[in-house]
Order: sequence, then C-alpha cells, then structure tokens
Amino acid sequence: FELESNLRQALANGEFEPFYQPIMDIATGRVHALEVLLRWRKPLLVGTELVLPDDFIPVLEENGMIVPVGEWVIRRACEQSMAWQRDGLPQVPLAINLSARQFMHKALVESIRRIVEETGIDPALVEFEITETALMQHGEQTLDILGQINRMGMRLSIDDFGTGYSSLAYLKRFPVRKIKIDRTFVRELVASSEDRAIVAAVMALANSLQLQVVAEGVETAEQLALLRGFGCQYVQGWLFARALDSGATGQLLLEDG
Ligand code: G
Ligand code: G
Ligand code: G
Ligand code: MN
Ligand code: NA
Repeated sequence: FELESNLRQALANGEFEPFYQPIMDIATGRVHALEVLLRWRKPLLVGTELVLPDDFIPVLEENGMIVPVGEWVIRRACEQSMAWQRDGLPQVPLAINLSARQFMHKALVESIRRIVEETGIDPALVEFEITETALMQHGEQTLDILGQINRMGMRLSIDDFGTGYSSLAYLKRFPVRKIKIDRTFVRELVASSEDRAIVAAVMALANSLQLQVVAEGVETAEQLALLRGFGCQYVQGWLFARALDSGATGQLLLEDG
C-alpha cells in the first residue's frame, strides 16, 4: 500500500524519468533507435535512489496506473526527441514499451494521436514494443488497435520474442516490422548449441516473413560475432551502452552524428 501511494506521488511530483538505451545497427556501427526505459528517481531523506522497472511496473500494471504513467512516458519521450531535433542531433526512432493493460484501455489510440499533434513528432520516429504474451492475450481487439497505430505511421515490434508462445499464423496477421530476440537466448549463445539453433531458426523465420531482428542483452564481442554471422541486423546491450539519462543520450547522439 505504501508503494502504491508512493507511486501516485511519483507521477504527481515528476519523479519518473525516461532513460534511453541505444539499439545499434551492426552494419554501420551507428545508433539505429533508442529504447525508452522508465526509471523512478525516488526521494530519500538525503538524495535519491534510482528504482528500476521490475520493482514498480508490475504494481502499476496491477493497479491500472500504467495507463496514465504509460501515457506520460510516451509524451515525455516525444518531447525529448523534439528537443534533440531542435539541438540539431541525429534523428533516431524511439522504441516505447506498451503493457498489455495499456491495450485494454480504449483511449490508447486517441491519447497517442493527441501526443503526436501536441508534440509535433514525426510518427515515423515512434515504434512500440509489445511482448508476445500481450499480443496473444486479446485477439481481435489487439489486432484492431495495432492496425490503428500502424495507420498513424508508427511501427510495431514484438518484444521478448521466443519466451511466450506465439502462433506463427498470428504473427503474419499483425502489422509488425521487427522482432526482438529475448536476451535469455543471447546469454548462453556461445556455450549453448541449442540457443544457437533457436536464434538461427528465428532468423530464418524473420527473413521469410520479412521482419527485422534486434538481439537483446548483447554483452560480449563473441555474442556479437555469432549474431552477425546469423545475419542479425540490430543489437542492443551492455556491450554498447546501458540505458542512459537524457543528458548522456544527447551526448551519445552528438558523438554518433
Ligand atoms: O531496464 P529495464 O530494467 O529497464 O526494464 C525492465 C522492463 O520494464 C522492460 O523490459 C520493460 O518490459 C519494462 N518497462 C520499462 N520501461 C517501461 C515503460 O515505459 N512502459 C512499460 N509498459 N514497460 C516498461
Ligand atoms: O523491454 P525489455 O524487457 O526488453 O527491456 C530491456 C531490459 O533489458 C531492460 O531491463 C534493460 O535494462 C535490460 N538490458 C539491456 N541490455 C542488457 C544487457 O546487455 N544485459 C542484460 N542482462 N540486461 C540488459
Ligand atoms: O548503473 P545503473 O543504475 O544504470 O544500473 C541499473 C542496474 O542495471 C544495475 O542495478 C545493474 O544491476 C544493471 N546494470 C547496468 N549496467 C550493467 C552492466 O554493465 N553490467 C551489469 N552486470 N549490470 C548492469
Ligand atoms: Mn522492450
Ligand atoms: Na525484451
């Protein structure tokens, strides 16, 4: 209960803060996109503590606050992207996570439309990441909402791919551009021939469905080399950068341009 009321205050007091983790293009070595990863700068008696999503997103999903907080994240990240644009930094798409609960909320599409109008962001610079499990949960309604988002010019990715159970027939019906191979398959890539077989199979599937692939959780040069060999185009992980605050991200974009 205390956590819940702290989270309500956090939204009201502006304690949430988007961080940004680069998704790299293997071929060019440049930043391909930025995944938006929420942090909570929780005030302590002295100073603040940076709280990671696993410690508060599940609570927000449970009590429904993920709807207003999620809307705030989209708006804040789009405003930040416009600020970088005004500073003359290279334009890269934002990849924003959406929870299943945000999908069940009727106003999602309308609030996204309003944020696009009010911030002036180019919809082509916004992608949404939805987990495989969330996609499978709501069937036709999800398909309808994804279609509306797609018609606004925004792209969709499947997050944590391989950890849920997706029907391949379904995958074909969703207006999805990218899949993100879950980091659990990348972690043991060097040691595990099974994980290498899984990643190779996902790459083959992605190629035949003309989907782009991002590998998550890349921590070593050996993992990167294997992924490159499998034909993976995009990579994300601590080998390149952690999630950074907006200042450090701006600096990264400056060096990247
Ligand atoms: O860095 P990491 O600990 O940031 O994030 C853990 C998980 O929290 C992510 O995989 C993602 O699923 C979830 N998450 C992070 N930021 C957001 C957000 O802004 N909205 C939603 N819905 N989920 C997020
Ligand atoms: O939405 P999603 O669950 O995919 O969010 C990405 C999560 O993975 C975030 O919690 C982020 O901090 C984390 N992450 C990013 N890069 C790495 C990495 O190289 N290794 C590990 N273990 N986690 C990572
Ligand atoms: O330093 P920062 O507050 O961004 O890190 C957030 C959390 O993500 C840390 O608690 C840590 O567990 C994890 N993390 C971030 N970067 C790395 C990294 O390069 N290596 C490891 N092992 N963990 C990291
Ligand atoms: Mn994600
Ligand atoms: Na993921």
